[in-house]
Amino acid sequence: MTLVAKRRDDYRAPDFTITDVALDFVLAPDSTRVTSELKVSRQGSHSKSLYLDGEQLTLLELSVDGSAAQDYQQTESGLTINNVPDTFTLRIVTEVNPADNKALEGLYLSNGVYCTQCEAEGFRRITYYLDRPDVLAKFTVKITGDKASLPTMLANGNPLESGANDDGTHWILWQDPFPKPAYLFALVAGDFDQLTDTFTTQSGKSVALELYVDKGKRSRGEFALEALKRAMRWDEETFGLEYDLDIYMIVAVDFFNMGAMENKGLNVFNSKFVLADQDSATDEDFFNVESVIAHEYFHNWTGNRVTCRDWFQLSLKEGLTVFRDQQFSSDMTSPLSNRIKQVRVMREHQFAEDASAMSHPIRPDEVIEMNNFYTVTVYDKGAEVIRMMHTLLGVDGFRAGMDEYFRRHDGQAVTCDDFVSAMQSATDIDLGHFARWYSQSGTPQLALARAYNEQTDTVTVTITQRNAPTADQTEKAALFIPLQIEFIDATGQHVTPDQAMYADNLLIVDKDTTTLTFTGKGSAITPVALGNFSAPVKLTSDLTPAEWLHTFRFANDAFSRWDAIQQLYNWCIEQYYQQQPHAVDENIWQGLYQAVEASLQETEILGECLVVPSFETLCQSRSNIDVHALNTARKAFSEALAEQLADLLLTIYQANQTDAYDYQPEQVRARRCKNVVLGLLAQLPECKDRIIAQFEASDNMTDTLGALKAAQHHDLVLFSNLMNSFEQRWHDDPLVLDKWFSLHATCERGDILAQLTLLRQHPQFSQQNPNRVRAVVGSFAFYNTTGFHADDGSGYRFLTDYLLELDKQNPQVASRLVTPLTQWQHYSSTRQDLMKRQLARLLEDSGLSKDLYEKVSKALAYGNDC
Ligand code: B3K
Ligand code: ZN
Repeated sequence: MTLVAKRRDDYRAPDFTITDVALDFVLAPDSTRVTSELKVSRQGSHSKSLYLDGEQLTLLELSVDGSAAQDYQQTESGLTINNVPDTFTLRIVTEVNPADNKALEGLYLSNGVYCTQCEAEGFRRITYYLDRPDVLAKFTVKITGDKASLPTMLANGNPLESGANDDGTHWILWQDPFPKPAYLFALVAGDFDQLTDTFTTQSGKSVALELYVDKGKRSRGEFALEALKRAMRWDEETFGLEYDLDIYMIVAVDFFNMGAMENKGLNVFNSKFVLADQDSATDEDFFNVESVIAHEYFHNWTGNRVTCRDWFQLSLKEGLTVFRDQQFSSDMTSPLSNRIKQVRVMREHQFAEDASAMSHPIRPDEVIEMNNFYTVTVYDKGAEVIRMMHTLLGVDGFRAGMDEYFRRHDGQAVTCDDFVSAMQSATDIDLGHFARWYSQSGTPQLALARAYNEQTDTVTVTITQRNAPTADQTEKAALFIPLQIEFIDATGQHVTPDQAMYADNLLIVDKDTTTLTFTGKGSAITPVALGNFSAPVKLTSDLTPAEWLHTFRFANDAFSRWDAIQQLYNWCIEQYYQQQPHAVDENIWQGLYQAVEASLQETEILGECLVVPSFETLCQSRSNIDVHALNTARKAFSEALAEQLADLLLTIYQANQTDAYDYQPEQVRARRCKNVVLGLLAQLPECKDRIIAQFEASDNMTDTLGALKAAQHHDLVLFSNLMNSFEQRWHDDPLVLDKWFSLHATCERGDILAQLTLLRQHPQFSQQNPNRVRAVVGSFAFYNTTGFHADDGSGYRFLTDYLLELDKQNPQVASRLVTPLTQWQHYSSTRQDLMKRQLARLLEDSGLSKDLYEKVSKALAYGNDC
């Protein structure tokens, strides 16, 4: 199979545009009829035919200005209509089969609910259309459906009229006054419980808020509705952005490929990111609900009012909207734990992507399947790039740039360059060099080294920047990197360099080498670099373990204090990995003990500092990895840490017991700290009773899950017992049971493949439900280190067998799950061969989806040609 990639450079403005769309849906499970009336007009002077995208559609009628079209050709991917007038009305009648749609793209029916997902290119599975984001039209939508089973029928915008027919059906007409690209179209029909509220905007407009959830789940929707109001208020206060329609609807559905979708006025959500109460949801779930609700709401301006010109510009809306939701979450909860969470995603996942065959700039240049580019690079690194602009411009400058962006581009489909140019107008610094972050892929590596000249009493700090070639680009250039940095002397006092920096504690690293000097300040200067993770880079330095502890003690930046402990852990684990655990000597253990002892009152940083870096994070600073040796080293260090700190850990565990559950920051921090500590203590033999006690006394899902995770690391019999009792309680609640599925799938045990087979036979498992598949197969492939990386390759084979099946139904989900197999580059060569053998099996499948084909073929080609 050879599939042609689309290239960013090949962008051409559309030959035709559509200004008005009238859609008429008559819903039926296997034969939904879609009538579309389009006002089409030629753009510019040319005589080309009109080409419309369309896939998996049955064409029933086609007419131009009322006369049946004669001169047209149909292919598997579209429709060409020849000799059309300059402006005309096109009427298209098609039929689709929602019940048969297991890919969950376009219009699909699952669990009795009709639902659409159009981004990126799903609208073409509903009707023939100019399915590209730079064609903006006003939509009206009529829906007709069975009144008894589909009492609720929703589309974008405002409801205009509705009525009943004699045949047991009813209909409703919706109108969206804002021109929009087809990817923002949505339709939902089903039978839901509804929550309602109102929000009064800063200018005094009243907006109806409506949240639709599965029958019986009403009370689990209340938190999401409150979160929505907080997000609406925050966007007014922070960016002056107000909601524009009279009604804002959110529907929670059980079958959804991703987290949620920002369709204009009608967000569709994976129920996982809406439903939450203390019994069924963890603190993390509550956090995620608030953050995803906010993210989709923020898209109303950054994505919908100003949208993307083409899909290569995806980060224009996603990077910016992620940054906005991060700022919101940080304001609602706490800056430090948020920043750590974001950095973990970068270090665990984005750095891995950048080092793999799928490496791409935040604005990709070449794409085969757009759905493959909703990545941690476009989203999370994209947000880091926006954050760097925020750092460079400052809060007010950034706000001025955003205001200018909306002033220039409201109602338009634009590019990342347009965004940078609006930001440029608000700053004196030239963003020309900075903009290279949009076009260059890969993780820059900064190395920091010191030299002391005794004669002049000068310390020279040299920072070198290296941008190694990536799978997609061989040529690299230095980037413009804002590096937050502070310097501490031997007594813990802060010192400043001889040279002026960009701002207090902010150094611009924009060349291969940057140097600073310190004269007359002694030889012992500890640089604390990458404060607040001010740029998405990897940093190595010549700091000693004692200096990491010194940094923890004296640095001003809280993130740097946390990071210092992480770097120290990384160093210690390396000693275990190199078979020299004694290098982690008494001084280090004592230093760590004192650091923890001194921080007993600082619950938040303490909880985060006691988390040992994940296996995935450890992989990002190593190559040619012996998986089992590294995993064992990590565990051995973690166990030693628990032993060394045992009495302090018990004190922390006791001190952080919380009262009756409430989702509020202080309690969240205490529970986090307590459960991290329980996870460490679980490695010690005497912890069993404590785990059982917590499990039995728990009045909330956070503590219950904390106990289950601890049991997973403690002993298999205890784990099985607690898991059985959990299953009895939650067996008819699939969303909660996903946690149970996932805990089983991540359990490191010899018979894991047999366990996975059992899980797949569980009555609540369904291959058609992405949440279930991610809970079982995703958890295994991403997080079960010993099982997935079994030496005989059985873990890789299991994933491959599964993907060969899943790909036939749901290519998007299959393509996400193949990721761990494509990231073979970290490991030793025998392991690489085992992984590539399975990738090759996938590629042999002649019916492989575009989605898998793109990732698998790249993963196999990587390394062969360089
Ligand atoms: N824009 C959607 C993601 C669409 C993914 C298409 N495969 C959700 C979001 O980022 O808000
Ligand atoms: Zn988004």
